[in-house]
Amino acid sequence: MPKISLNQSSILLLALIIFSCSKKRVIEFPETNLAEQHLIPQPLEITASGGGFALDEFTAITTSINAEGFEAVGRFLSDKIRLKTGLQLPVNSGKSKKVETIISINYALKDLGNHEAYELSISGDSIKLDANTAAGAFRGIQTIRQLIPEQSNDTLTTNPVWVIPTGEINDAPQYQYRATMLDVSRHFFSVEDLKKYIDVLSYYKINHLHLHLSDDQGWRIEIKSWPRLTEVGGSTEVGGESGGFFTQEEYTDIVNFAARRHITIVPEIDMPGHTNAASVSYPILNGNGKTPELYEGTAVGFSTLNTRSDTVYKFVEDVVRELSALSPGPYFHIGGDESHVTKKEDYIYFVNRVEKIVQKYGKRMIGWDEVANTDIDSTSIAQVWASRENAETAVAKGMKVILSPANKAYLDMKYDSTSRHGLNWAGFIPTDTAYIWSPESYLPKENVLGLDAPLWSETISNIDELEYLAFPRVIGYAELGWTIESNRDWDDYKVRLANQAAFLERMKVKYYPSPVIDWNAGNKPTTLNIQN
Ligand code: TNX
Repeated sequence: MPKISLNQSSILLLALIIFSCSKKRVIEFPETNLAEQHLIPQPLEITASGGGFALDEFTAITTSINAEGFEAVGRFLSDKIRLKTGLQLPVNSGKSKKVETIISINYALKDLGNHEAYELSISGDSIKLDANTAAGAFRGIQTIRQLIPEQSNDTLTTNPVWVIPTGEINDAPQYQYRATMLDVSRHFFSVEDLKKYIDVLSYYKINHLHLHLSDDQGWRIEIKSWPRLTEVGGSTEVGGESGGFFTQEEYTDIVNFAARRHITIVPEIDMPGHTNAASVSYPILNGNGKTPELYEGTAVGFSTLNTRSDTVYKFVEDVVRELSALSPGPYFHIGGDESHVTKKEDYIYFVNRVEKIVQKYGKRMIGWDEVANTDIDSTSIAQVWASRENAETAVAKGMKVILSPANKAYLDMKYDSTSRHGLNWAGFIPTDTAYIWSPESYLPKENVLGLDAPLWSETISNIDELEYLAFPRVIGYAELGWTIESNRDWDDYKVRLANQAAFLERMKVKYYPSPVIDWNAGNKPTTLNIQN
């Protein structure tokens, strides 16, 4: 085992460990290098200083008390450390427990330039995390979590130690919107499924979860003023399975669970197309005099709302009002894709009118890229999935764009021809193809709000199947959204990704063991050299 040169604080720490354990233990730190710790997303700047911080039962967490949300971030970290290591670290506790190393989470006095930016300064006896907001602090503690080895470095003792390498990290995201979308309409997923997914996404600094809550095959959110939407429209899903929906209380539970992870839920009600389930519930909505039937197939583009009906706008307003009140985030997604049976002039009229309703309830409208062809404001956002021309039209209108190019960023595309689930209309997307592209060269950075990787659910009906398509690719999208291009490199990333296996397995995530990753390259725990 190579020795490292111990700096003064490490020597002090070493002495403390020996003393505190009141055993004659001599600990040699393994060689630790902060710059080689398999972090995802890769941070902006890392400076390693070659020492080690000992996380053990004599570590305590302190946080700024008056800065909103900081103490909650400290408690979240303490919980996650307990689940990983069994250590119970006190948070802002004045109690008399012996404390030898400190993790302090501080409201930063200087401007870090970005609300999610953070700085970490790790020495032999302290980890100092500075951020301007609780969101920044929360991103920073994900880095701390990732720096804690999955196994303690010294397994032969009753006082195990987890060694974190010393140095500095300055970090901030390149895009403010780093999302994944889940289609809960084609197949429904439970509150528990969503919580499991959200918790893992937050470890990789994803900050928005876009929920596709309605489509031809199912309406999934309770709207109190239009109860048949879920009573009738929520009863089916693709393939004849049983459907389901979130009550408003359940949706709020998801919103709050996500908010504790500084993840914003972006609700989508897809209109005027993709509305068969709504029109089955209330046949007046489609305006063609026919009562449609519940639909369990996968074709798209056959349904529309009646864009010239006051009842339809009353319906839209009720839905936007109720759902906006439950969604504290700034965005409301109106869909707007594949309205193949809506006349062009009707589509334009509809989107223009719905944009005003969304704004009336204090939200910023997002729509799939087709909405760029209407007369909407520059404050609305186009989500590009299919058409570069629509992206350019949106930019010409001064709108911001969210990037979701289907041939790179669709989580529902098969990895290859042998994939158990998924579609392939946009091509196969193996794990390397998902990572090796440049959102930065798609459009100038100032026009791009960020990235969203959609997971459509025609071919998946439970959390195992969801995880098969999402992992490991969504981890790569998290990095594309956070890390600048000059810090990204596939050969380096694939080793960092291999090192996520132990975490994913501990979280019981059934990821696809992509053959382009050497999963055995990761997770070699370094052991401390201890002599009793
Ligand atoms: C296209 S992407 C759709 C969805 C499908 C998806 C399947 C988009 C805006 N519309 O309705 O589920 O393809 O990959």
